[in-house]
Amino acid sequence: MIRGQVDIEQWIAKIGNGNINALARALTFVENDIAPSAELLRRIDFRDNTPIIGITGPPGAGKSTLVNAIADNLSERRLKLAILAVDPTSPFNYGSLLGDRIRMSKQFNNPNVYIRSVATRGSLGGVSGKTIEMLDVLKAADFDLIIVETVGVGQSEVEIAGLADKTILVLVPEAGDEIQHIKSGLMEIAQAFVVNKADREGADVFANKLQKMLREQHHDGIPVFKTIAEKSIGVEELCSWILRKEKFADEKKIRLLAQKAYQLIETKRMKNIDKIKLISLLAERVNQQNFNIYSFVDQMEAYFP
Ligand SMILES: Nc1nc2c(ncn2[C@@H]2O[C@H](COP(=O)(O)OP(=O)(O)OP(=O)(O)O)[C@@H](O)[C@H]2O)c(=O)[nH]1
Ligand SMILES: [Mg+2]
Repeated sequence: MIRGQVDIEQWIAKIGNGNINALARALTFVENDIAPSAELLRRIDFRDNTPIIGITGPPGAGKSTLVNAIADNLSERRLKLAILAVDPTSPFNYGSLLGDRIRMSKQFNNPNVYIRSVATRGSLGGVSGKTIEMLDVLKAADFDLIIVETVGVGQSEVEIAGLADKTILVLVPEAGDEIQHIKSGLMEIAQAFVVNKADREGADVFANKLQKMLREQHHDGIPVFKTIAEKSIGVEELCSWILRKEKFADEKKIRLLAQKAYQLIETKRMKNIDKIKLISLLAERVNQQNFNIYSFVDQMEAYFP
């Protein structure tokens, strides 16, 4: 046991010193729940709080292109950053990781940028407990900043906001007509909005509309940036805002931590639920007389303790 403990301490020290192999191994262990990962997570020193920037928004809004431009800008400022791309393993997004690899290809040779992806498995585009744990491992390394990209579908914007220090919601001018339907809840999760693809028609009108809405909802402090991610236009200003230190009220910090704890508990409780087995159990019973989904769920507790 003592030997094991020493090894973990050394491992964490290596991660902290910027050893990429040690980091990559820790991330793989944590992602796949391999034995010492639980201990590793419990020993990591979180006092060095690397800021996490969440970048979310609808599919194809240009998030990866923007992250690539941000990475260029920040590494020019001699900052070291990690990018975690949350890749939904949904059939709708099949191949998006390949796309990201192309869009961020430049960064793969950039020694100041570390890129890693994480599959979300079942939770369509959502942020899994694994994402939280991997972000914590990245925090133990020597990055100045961590960027996490997630596709905004369903709950995921809210989830990402729970673990990022600043969340940026990326939209495109075409979203202008739908913006009325953006619930005020969504307004609350973002600390900044980006209207990307500002080379397209309607960008100014949309950005103004957004600003007006924010004012009306008393969110005057939330900036709206216009960018053309493909050409790195507007990115300098966005990066300066990203680097600005903000002090959050304790109340907000606790709310965010509670959200984080909630997700970790959820992951822990759902750990033994095997979807394939669930489907086969359901297939066996669905045609039985008196089949009832609620009774079925009650019985499942015995199958997935
Ligand atoms: N016209 C224009 N196109 C852009 C701009 N930024 C990105 N794009 C294009 O938009 C498309 C989608 O870009 P991505 O960066 O992959 O978008 P994403 O939001 O990461 O997409 P997902 O991760 O699949 O949700 C690509 O074809 C980009 O080249 C921009 O500023 N203007
Ligand atoms: Mg992307």
